[in-house]
Amino acid sequence: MAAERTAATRRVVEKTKSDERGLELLAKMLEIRGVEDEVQRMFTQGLVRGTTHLCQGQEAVAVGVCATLKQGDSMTCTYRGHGAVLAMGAQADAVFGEIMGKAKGLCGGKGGSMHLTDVAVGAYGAFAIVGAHLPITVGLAFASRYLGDDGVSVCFFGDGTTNIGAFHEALNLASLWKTPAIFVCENNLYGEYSPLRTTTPIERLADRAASYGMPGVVVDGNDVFAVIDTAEEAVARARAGEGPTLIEALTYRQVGHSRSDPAKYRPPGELEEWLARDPIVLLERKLAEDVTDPARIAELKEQVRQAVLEALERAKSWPDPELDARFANVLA
Ligand SMILES: Cc1ncc(C[n+]2csc(CCOP(=O)(O)OP(=O)(O)O)c2C)c(N)n1
Ligand SMILES: [Mg+2]
Repeated sequence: MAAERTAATRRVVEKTKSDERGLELLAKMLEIRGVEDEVQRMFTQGLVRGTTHLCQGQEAVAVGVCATLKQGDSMTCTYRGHGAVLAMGAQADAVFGEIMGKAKGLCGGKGGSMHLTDVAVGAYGAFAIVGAHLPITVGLAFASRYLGDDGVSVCFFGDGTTNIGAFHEALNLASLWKTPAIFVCENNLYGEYSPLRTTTPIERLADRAASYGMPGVVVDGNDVFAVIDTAEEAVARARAGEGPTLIEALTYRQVGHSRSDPAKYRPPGELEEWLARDPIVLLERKLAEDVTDPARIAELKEQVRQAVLEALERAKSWPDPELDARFANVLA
């Protein structure tokens, strides 16, 4: 009887724990979606000049992978990196502030949308040059191994990036030196306006791992729990000194490549198919099926929406950098 009661208590505790975990993941994905929608609006309202690259539809990859990391791990990402930086724990107001060029932005307003960096949370840079950050990730991972600090280094990049020299050089060296690196390819089917099949002779990008003697794993990038399982294995391998892993996360960018791209090149029906597999909808459905009270999901959505809007208003109210500060750390 006592054993039964203990088992029942354990089930309740586990259920609550998984409920809380699921809601935490959902909150982070909703925050990223909310920030991206607001950034889109800021650019169309002319509050920010230049361009931006948004990640609506890809939130489960960033959130799932970063959920497996701990303090002291590092992450690099691309110009489509707002989600990854938020998933590492950067504050939404500092992200908005950076995009608007404010002094209290993540990089003092000098980096903008494509260069969100927050070393305090392990976000070691967003890079606009395709492939540039893969060798940097190898360096970060090597540093962890050299210093024996148990850290791993994650690198997010796109499908198109697997055709660039730096990808091959980085994977080669990362594997040769058994660095604790995790290469996460977000296969969203397009590199700018080109469908993957018109630029790449193979369909499964994870196959490229074989050339470098590391595991290549394919995962449903819209299923946050699948992403977590896959990333956990790669992280464990890396921490155990067994070397890097290439993860190919299958996902879709629901918006154009950049601000000015209406994405007319997509075949009819493709967007709709992927919207039906929106990572946030999938997670909400799963939580509702499993354990969570639907009212809690609705409440959470409203809380996150309010928090994003408040972060935006805060960032808007911040001052621009002082004149002197604009020339500090500028090498020209
Ligand atoms: C070295 C280099 N070449 C070309 C570009 C122009 N460019 C910017 S994004 C991009 C496509 C990259 O596609 P992918 O790796 O699939 O990433 P996604 O944008 O889909 O996230 C290209 C070619 C660049 N920024 N850097
Ligand atoms: Mg792509």
